[in-house]
Amino acid sequence: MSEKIRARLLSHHGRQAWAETADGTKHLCVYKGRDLQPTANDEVVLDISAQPAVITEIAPRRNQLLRSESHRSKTLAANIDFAMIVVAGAPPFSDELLARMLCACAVENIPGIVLLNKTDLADATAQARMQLAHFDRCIRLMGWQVLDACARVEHASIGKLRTQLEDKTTLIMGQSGMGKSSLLNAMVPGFNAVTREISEALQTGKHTTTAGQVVGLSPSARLIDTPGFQLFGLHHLSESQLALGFPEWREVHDTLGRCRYANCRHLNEPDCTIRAAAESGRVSDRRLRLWQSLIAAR
Ligand SMILES: Nc1nc2c(ncn2[C@@H]2O[C@H](COP(=O)(O)OP(=O)(O)O)[C@@H](O)[C@H]2O)c(=O)[nH]1
Ligand SMILES: [Mg+2]
Ligand SMILES: [Zn+2]
Repeated sequence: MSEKIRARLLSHHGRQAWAETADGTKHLCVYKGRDLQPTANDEVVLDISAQPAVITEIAPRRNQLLRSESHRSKTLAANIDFAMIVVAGAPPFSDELLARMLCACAVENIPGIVLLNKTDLADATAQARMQLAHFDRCIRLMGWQVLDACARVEHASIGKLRTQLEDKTTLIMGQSGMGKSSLLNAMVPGFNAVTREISEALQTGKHTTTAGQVVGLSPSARLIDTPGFQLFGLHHLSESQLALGFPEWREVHDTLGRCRYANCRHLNEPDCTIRAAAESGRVSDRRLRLWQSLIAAR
């Protein structure tokens, strides 16, 4: 006799997963077959009559974030309400990675904030602000914001961020070294201990899982931690999807007119409004170059 219950997938590694039912019980479970590819924060059905429990179903996802390099794709998490992207001045953040993360969120219509961390480092932070200025318009048009943060010293941002986490599922991501783990520990006391518990249950050893990990903060708030990365491939997105991560193009088209060709890629076509706007400084030329390198990498 199978006995089926609903659960939330907290993390997975290999073909093992750790899932939690509504009453807070955690189950080590497995999944079989190629069709079932659960990801962090999936709503799943478990058959708990088996030992270990077996995932038999994944509920349709409201949204999902994935990165895909040329022949590998990795779903970071599903059913995300809010995203926090962490950047910093030291080491300097990659604006290309930021553009890619914003694209991925724009395509799924996920709201969020960019956290500029390590603001105790004045010179590096000033540099990072100049890099971020190119993103101002994009971030505003996406309905996002930039917030200062500092994990190192007592900082007002931490309390503000903690309030941001209430009543929703927040995904936090960023390139390695930006201070994501430090920020999480400042925001959520005991955060390390919880992720350690997950790693031990899944026996990932010293390796953190390559997918996201859900940490419950309260009955209504969840945080999804993702491993830091140096690559964020968007091979799964079409050019028109990538364009959603460059909402300033739309604004330029609305105010200055359209490019001559409806399918203009803003590379070297004649009468391209976007290139003209970049040349005259009406949009950021750095953003145009990021767009060109993103579509060239596809
Ligand atoms: N000065 C300064 N250093 C920080 C801050 N946050 C993190 N760091 C340092 O940055 C390095 C990377 O931090 P970590 O949290 O491991 O980054 P992660 O790879 O994004 O998880 C560590 O040496 C941290 O001590 C901060 O707000 N200010
Ligand atoms: Mg880390
Ligand atoms: Zn154009």
